[in-house]
Amino acid sequence: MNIQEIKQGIIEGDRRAIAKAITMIEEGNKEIYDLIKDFKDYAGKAIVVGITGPPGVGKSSLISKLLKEAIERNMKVGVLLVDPSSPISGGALLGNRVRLMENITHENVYVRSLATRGWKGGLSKAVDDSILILEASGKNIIFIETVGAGQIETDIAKKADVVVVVLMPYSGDEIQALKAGLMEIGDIFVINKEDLDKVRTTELTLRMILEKEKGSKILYTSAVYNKGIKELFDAILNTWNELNGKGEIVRRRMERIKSKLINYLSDRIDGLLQNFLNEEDINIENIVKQIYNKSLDEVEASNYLFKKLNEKILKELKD
Ligand SMILES: Nc1nc2c(ncn2[C@@H]2O[C@H](COP(=O)(O)OP(=O)(O)OP(=O)(O)O)[C@@H](O)[C@H]2O)c(=O)[nH]1
Ligand SMILES: [Mg+2]
Repeated sequence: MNIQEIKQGIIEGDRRAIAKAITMIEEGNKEIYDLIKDFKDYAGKAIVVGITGPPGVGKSSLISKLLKEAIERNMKVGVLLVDPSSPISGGALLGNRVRLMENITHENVYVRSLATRGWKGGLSKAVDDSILILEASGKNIIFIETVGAGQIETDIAKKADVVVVVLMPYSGDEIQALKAGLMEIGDIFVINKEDLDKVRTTELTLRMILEKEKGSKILYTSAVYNKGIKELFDAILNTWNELNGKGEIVRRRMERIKSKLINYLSDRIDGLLQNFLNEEDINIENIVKQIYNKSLDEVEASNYLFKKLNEKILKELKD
């Protein structure tokens, strides 16, 4: 498939074309920019839903059931499974997880794992670009699954219009110990596996933690017993509408564009820095040695290097 065929295929909702484009995104293939430029009118067409939470709480199981719900409502759905914690094995592992999900072969559904190697903003950008590809392919709703463990995950969850934090019946202490970051980003809190014990304790603890933000919704589901799924789907759509009414969706989407731009700049600067450090006349090893031997002052050396770097950037801009 050439880039024109991929583009046409995506617009027609062809799986192979979507897959090819997302693989190009993962690989950092620059040709993808041709697509991204042409697709800019599709940006913002879909409701983007972040599904996050600790490992094993049932995020994928819930998404499987939400897919069925979306199909019944005649919606077109995209799913991205993102796992930043395992950039190398990630692809394969997540690939296996995709196959374990239900309802993924329906023509209105496209499920895909996403992994990238390389620069730090890579995954973040890959998620943005993949969202756009899915929007161009006509998806109305896109779920992004991330494990809610650290900063990168929280950042990725923030790409969503609506964030659903999934928990399961823990004892109070375990909930207290959950990353505060996770608590802050949730618009909807789901206690999945309600078929297990301790649900009420979980709710009480959760309410205590959420005291400040009284608006947060708490729902109960059981992905295994198919309970609370319709309610969750409705809550997602209602929350989106409420946030949109307050101008919050626009604000979040602009935030997404801003962080994408900043990521881009930071990546370019990183590249410049790497090239600079590899230049022979800089000889950073020698400078290190001199600082270690106390024959060179650290502050002076830093200033010298920064000045040199500036000169290099100016020179590159002229060329
Ligand atoms: N009892 C019960 N088990 C559930 C429920 N939902 C999911 N599980 C089980 O919990 C386990 C983990 O489910 P996943 O859907 O893979 O959870 P996840 O949050 O996507 O896991 P990671 O992606 O690894 O973080 C599986 O064995 C599921 O069958 C539920 O509602 N009740
Ligand atoms: Mg999962």
